[in-house]
Amino acid sequence: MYTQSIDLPQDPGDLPRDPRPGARAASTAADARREADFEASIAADRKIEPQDWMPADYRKTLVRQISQHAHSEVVGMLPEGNWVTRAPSLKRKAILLAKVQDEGGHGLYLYSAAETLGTSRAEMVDALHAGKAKYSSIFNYPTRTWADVGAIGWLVDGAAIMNQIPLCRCSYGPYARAMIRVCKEESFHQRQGYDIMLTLARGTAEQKAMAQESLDRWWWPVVMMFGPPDSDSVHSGRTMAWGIKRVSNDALRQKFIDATVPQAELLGLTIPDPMLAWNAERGHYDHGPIDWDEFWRVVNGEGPCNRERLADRVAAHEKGAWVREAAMAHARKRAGAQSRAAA
Ligand code: BYC
Repeated sequence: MYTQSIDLPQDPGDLPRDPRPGARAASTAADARREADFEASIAADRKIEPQDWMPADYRKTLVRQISQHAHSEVVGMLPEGNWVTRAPSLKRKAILLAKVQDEGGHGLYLYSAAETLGTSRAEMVDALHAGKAKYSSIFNYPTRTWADVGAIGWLVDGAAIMNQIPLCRCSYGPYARAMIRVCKEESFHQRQGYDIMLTLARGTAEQKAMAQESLDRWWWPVVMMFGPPDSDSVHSGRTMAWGIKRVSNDALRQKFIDATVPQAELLGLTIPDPMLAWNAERGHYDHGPIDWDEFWRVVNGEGPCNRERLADRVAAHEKGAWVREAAMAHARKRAGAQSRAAA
């Protein structure tokens, strides 16, 4: 969409070089100047915009992170969408429908933000469907009970907000601006999830048990959502130096745990970690070991629902082909009518 309207400056590294010695020296000096301007913008916390020069690696890492984020939002519609027809009341159904629709909208803002970097939405979607692009590990777990819809809102959206608030200050303008709106909607999603959990926790013994069983299944996968430990995070060094990522995986994970423990206490539910304990010296909760083998299995395609999620996305895309074709035909017709009227 946006790629059609943006004439992106080429990376000087991609341009054919003038072989004459004077020209080569001039182009090296221009490269150095552009690089210095970029670094100065990052150091001064100024936003980088689509028309600005940026290093090829900065562009590549943004396309990677923003497209993965967009895919997560869109694949993230599936586990909850599974409950739209089975929500326990009309009110819950309307709320869930609106929430799932919001997630689709987040995907669209994010694909648009990534397109400003010169990669088309079709390319990104193809990479997802070919199994080449990642999306968040969390959406490869099944939603077995209604309480899972509550747990996703409370915990998954809660974790997403924790991760995304710092992204509102990301150095790349279009991503930062998309995040501001996404975070506002996510905070509503988090509260609706907590409201479902509160209703179940204050309901019958059976409902409370359903909420506890859901928390038992979702806790560790949510804790893993923040990504590998800082010591194994391959991208953090570069992305933090570039002001894309502002807070490390482990620091966000700790922040999430510290915020969530009192919420679980208020619900009267038990977080399934026997080693969870307040550490007064650190001013944080200590937690038990995380099963990183499980995390990598899920990331690498061997989670409980990876195949199902991808197959569902591919099928939805194929079934929607006629809608895309009709929209394009309509756009062509309108453009033709407008140019005839202007002539
Ligand atoms: N799942 O070097 P690292 C939502 C990958 S949507 C899968 O630490 P980075 C919602 C990582 O990509 C939530 N893969 O990476 C929607 C990398 O692999 P590649 C999505 C993961 O980028 C609907 C490798 O592991 N949020 O909330 O510095 C309903 C090494 O990791 C995961 C975003 O996408 C994972 N959990 O940090 C409800 C936020 N973690 O790319 C809710 C934007 C890591 O080299 N993204 N990997 O093949 C980020 O903030 C960062 O990209 C991450 C990872 C913190 C996720």
